[in-house]
Amino acid sequence: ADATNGNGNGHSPYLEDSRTGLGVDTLKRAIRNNLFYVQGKFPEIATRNDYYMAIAYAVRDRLLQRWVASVKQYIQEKHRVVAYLSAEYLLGPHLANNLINLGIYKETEQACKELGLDLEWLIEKEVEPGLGNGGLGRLAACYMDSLATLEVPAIGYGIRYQFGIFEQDIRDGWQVEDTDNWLRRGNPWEIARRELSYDIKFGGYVQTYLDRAGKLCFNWIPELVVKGVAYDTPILGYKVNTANTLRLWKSEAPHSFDFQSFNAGDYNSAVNSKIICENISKVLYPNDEQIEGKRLRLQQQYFFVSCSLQDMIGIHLRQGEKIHDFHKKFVVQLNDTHPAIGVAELMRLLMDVHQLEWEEAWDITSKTFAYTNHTLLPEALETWDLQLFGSVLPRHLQLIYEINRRFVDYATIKLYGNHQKISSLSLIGEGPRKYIKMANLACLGSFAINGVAALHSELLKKTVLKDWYELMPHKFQNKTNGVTPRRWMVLANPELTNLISGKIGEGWIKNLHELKQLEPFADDPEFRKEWMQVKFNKKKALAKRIKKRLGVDVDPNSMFDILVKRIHEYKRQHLKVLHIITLYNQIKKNPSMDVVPRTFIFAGKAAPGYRKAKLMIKLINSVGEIVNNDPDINGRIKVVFYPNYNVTNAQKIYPAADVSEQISTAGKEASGTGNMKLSLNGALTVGTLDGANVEIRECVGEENFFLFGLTADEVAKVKSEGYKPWDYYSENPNLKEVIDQINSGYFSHLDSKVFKELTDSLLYDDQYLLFADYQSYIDTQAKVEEAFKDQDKWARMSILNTARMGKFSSDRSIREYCDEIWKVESVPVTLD
Ligand code: HBZ
Repeated sequence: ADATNGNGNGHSPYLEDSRTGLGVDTLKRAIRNNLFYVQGKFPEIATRNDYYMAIAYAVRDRLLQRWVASVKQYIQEKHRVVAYLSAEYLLGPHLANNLINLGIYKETEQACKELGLDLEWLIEKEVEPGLGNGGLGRLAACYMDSLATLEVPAIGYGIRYQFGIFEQDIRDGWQVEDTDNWLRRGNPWEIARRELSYDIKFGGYVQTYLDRAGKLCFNWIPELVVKGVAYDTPILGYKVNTANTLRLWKSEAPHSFDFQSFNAGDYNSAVNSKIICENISKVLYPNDEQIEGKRLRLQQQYFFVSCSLQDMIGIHLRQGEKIHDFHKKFVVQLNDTHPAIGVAELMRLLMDVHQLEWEEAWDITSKTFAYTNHTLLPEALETWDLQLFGSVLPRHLQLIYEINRRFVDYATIKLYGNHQKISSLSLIGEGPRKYIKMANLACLGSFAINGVAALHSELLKKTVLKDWYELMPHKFQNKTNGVTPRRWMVLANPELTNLISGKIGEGWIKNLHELKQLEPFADDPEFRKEWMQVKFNKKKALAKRIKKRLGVDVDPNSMFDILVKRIHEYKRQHLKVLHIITLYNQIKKNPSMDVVPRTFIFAGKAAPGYRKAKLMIKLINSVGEIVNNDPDINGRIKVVFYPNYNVTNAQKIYPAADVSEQISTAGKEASGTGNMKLSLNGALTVGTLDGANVEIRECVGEENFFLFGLTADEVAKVKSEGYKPWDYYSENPNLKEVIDQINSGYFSHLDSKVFKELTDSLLYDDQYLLFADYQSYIDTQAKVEEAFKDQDKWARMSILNTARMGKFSSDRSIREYCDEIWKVESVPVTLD
């Protein structure tokens, strides 16, 4: 039975290999062997983690077989390669995902069973690598999955943070942070490539000299040299042989670090410089959408970008190719401006190391990079204090000055000396202190610039990148985000996956447009029943977790109304709170009123230094405490804040959602991707016309989407005319009551000061227009409630949401990047 691969995974048929075969008996043997030969353990003493490791290693062997085949083929056939540069990868747990992509989930489950193990229980144990903050990092992970699934040669480059995004706990309603020591039990999914390392320079000064031919040369004498060591994780595509590489860099002291101090007996200073080197990849900065102008952050960015570009050049030259053709071999995608220093670094490598002249170096550089922007918040555009920048990267400061000098000369002619425009386009900002504008460096150095949803890409051209658009319109594109259906459906929701595949086959997993075939089943009462049964089971499972984690009883028959994402004023979690309190007040005034029972579930982390966001978490929990325990409410509404939102928890939450809250101020959310995962899992969206909500609504149909609030244009108009929150407050008695109640200390044990900072900002200078959208939001929520009463109709709407989400696969996004920006082709990998 073990001689054939019976998993139907669509590989070309090949003989079962006794070492890396995919049959149950081979898997069993591999797990036992790993336990014994790799870990020196036997069943009598093996722990849960030992078994997890044994399975992980067994699976990794199978990945390696495909990985080696992929790398070999790329090298031999010299294919064009995508290099995705991202400071963040929010991968989520590996084991179950790899089992699904290998097509051996069932076989492994069976192998475990025969060994007396419960696979699900072992999977629960895995600590996820949280090497990202939120949407941007998770997008990079979905894109790695789709690149491999589409069989596109690609390398993901990033940082191997020793500590990822902090772990969140809630104490007395407040967020407290704990370090994320994700490597404490080892990481079976990575391979340290000790031999693959690069020296990275920092600080010091630049010597200029004339070489023998009289050419002006630059010699960067650093103050500090750090070694970057490669750690590779194979990323397997879904039911293909392609396994691409995610190469993350760890910083270390170079071999001969501070030899002098050491010899002189100054051990402290020798150890100190070791610590300084290791610090660079020590910890992920936990800020999303706000800049932290810290030296270490700039060092992190330069560190990983320089390692990556040196690595690419090495790969290119080792293939016997010429440096002049670098841009033909690699296309480098910048995931936001975090790797934008790459533009100056490639110039440095080409000129100072590979001796090219400026013109040719610039020609290659500007044909290599493409830039994705992820924000419309002007305050989130990255800048670096020029002095700080120069002290970390003195040579790059020179290069940026020269890039800028040439550019400003060009722009002056193109723009007839329109000084205001030229100064806005300049790479260097003037003010009390000079600063470097990374978005401008990215725009100038890239051949393509894209936003992440249609509305976002349009607004970029009208607002934050307007001057760039007017100067270089040909560079601008849109690439609407997508999410991988493998993790967000097959893995997170196997029950719904089976129900769908039972009707339309499995093709949709690779071609999400096929979900369209589900539409007719929306009219099938039996299917609707099964659909709602799956939803109910997922709600029950989440309710059980909530009970276990928080001790709160929630009713799986109630509507699960879900708002999960990073906590930020622009995402308006506090608007949701205003709705909850409004509802609470209605019931208090009329306790016998007929309300649809609802469970409001929040989750998300606040940047540790973002006081108002932390206050929003406290407000949610304080309101929950009152509402959940009020006998007049009698459990009809519940408020839950689920701690430590991460990929693992998201996989449990999305499938249980009835309602998806996407309530950002229009024009502020670049795209959103949680909105896609929720709708794909059959949740109905309550949303503004913001980011990808616009396109989701177009696809699912306006009758299957609860729209509210001002449009982006209206928001801009209200602001330009002077937004007066006080008018809304004084004219809307329900709103006034809610705000006064918060301020009276009703939710805070009569302490009237706790939430003052938050309510003051809403009343006096709210950039996010909560009060302007309040009534529209309340009215829309009444419609949601009405719709939920008709469960049969709700089921139809839910099915149609899923059926019409085909566009939002990351496979579609990646296909567009490949065809329209990267010009790369698929390379099917064959196994020997
Ligand atoms: O990127 C998000 C956008 O807010 C969201 O709308 C979009 O869907 C997603 C993917 O395109 N942006 C982020 O997640 N940004 C960050 O996490 C971030 C991290 C570090 C920074 C700045 C932003 O320095």
